[in-house]
Amino acid sequence: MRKHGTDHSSRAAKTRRGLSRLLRVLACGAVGTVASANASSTEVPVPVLGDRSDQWQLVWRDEFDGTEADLDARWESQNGPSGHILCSRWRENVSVADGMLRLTNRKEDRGGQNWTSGNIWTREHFQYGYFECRYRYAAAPATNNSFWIMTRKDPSQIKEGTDFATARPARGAYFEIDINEGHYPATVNTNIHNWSDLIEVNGKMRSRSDARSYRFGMQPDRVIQLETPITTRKIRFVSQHPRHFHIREFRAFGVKPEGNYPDIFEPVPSDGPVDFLRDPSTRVSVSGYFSGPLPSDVKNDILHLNDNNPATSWISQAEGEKYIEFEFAEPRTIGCVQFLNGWNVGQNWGGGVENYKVQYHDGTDWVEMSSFDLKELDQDFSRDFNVFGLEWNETDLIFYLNGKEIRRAKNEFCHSPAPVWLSLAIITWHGKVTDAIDGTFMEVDYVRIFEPKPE
Ligand SMILES: [Ca+2]
Ligand SMILES: [Ca+2]
Repeated sequence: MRKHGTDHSSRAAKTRRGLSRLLRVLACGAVGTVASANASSTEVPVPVLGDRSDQWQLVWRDEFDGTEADLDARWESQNGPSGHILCSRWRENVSVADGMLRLTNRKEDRGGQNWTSGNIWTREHFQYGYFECRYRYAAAPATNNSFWIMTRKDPSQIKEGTDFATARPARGAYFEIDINEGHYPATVNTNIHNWSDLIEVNGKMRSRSDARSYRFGMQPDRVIQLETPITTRKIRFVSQHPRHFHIREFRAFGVKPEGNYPDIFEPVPSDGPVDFLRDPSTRVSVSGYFSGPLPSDVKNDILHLNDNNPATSWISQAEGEKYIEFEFAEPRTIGCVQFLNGWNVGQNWGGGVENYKVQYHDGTDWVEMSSFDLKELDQDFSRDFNVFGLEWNETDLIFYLNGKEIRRAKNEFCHSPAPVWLSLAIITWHGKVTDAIDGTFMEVDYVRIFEPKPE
């Protein structure tokens, strides 16, 4: 398991020393200046970083309080289809008004696809700093609400005789850092992709990637649908829930490119995908069993974890750490993990697990796939704005939600200038695509970029 240190002050000071000489903001093309700020915003903002906010100074901002022409001066727009998502994306789906940028989903045939949306990126390129965006999500499942940084491979700069797909910048690799690929209602997905050292997964060349998903809000059904599949021999569920709880079904499926995994509230149909956890060669172990009295018609059995019957459950012990571990006889490539927890009371569900982590074993360590903590209850990221942040420096990538660190990773290859992207997409890897998506929008209040203040 990855552990985070606790001594924030000394770590921050060390990071800043390493950073101060290295930040570069490169003006690419004639548009924009490094320290430009909208004239109408007289107050110079500080980042949402609590007591660390005074360590940074603003270098670039867009508050989206200008005109459409101002937008075009600083941002480029995709105008065309995209193979990996269900929408083509156009300038017409992007608008500014009343200090807000909107990327809007529309159900319309264009560019050979059945939906349209918006996708823009800065004309300027940036390297290192603290990147922050305040926005809210389109209010529908199957939408991807993204604030991210990605290098653009310039064909004119690729050395002759090198393969475009595996080309490299001067240092590190071509990369993508997804500060957040937000999913309605309240999931934050972070990802770090390497676009130089591609690997083959199921016959397709994919980037090496390192994804973490954070889900806020309480619900009985938990679906962890992976944009990039993982291959592993072991997965586990770990919880510090203060009481006993029920897990009614736990499933792990291979990759379904259409994203149409079975409904966890229902048994998997006989022609459905293979659940690796139901394979007789899969070994299952649990932390314990509830020892208190149970109604006469309720049985507590480890086999209930995947008997394809959501009505039956394994009931954990009441005390201490709870876990379920699945070990496969051979490595499995997993595209989706899902589980059902709690119990049904009329139309409502109760007894939900207040916190958990789902992890896979990479051969050396347990690596987190998804986590949840009840303390963040009642979250709707399409109703409320949230601030998503990334500190990107020579050695680390540190992800923030409203100034709170949610993830820290080593920066192994992100060492070249890149634009900042704002993208909305309609996708197959988060819930069902329905007409409810038509007219929904991702709304962005601002993008701000900071560098460390000189010592
Ligand atoms: Ca069951
Ligand atoms: Ca604004």
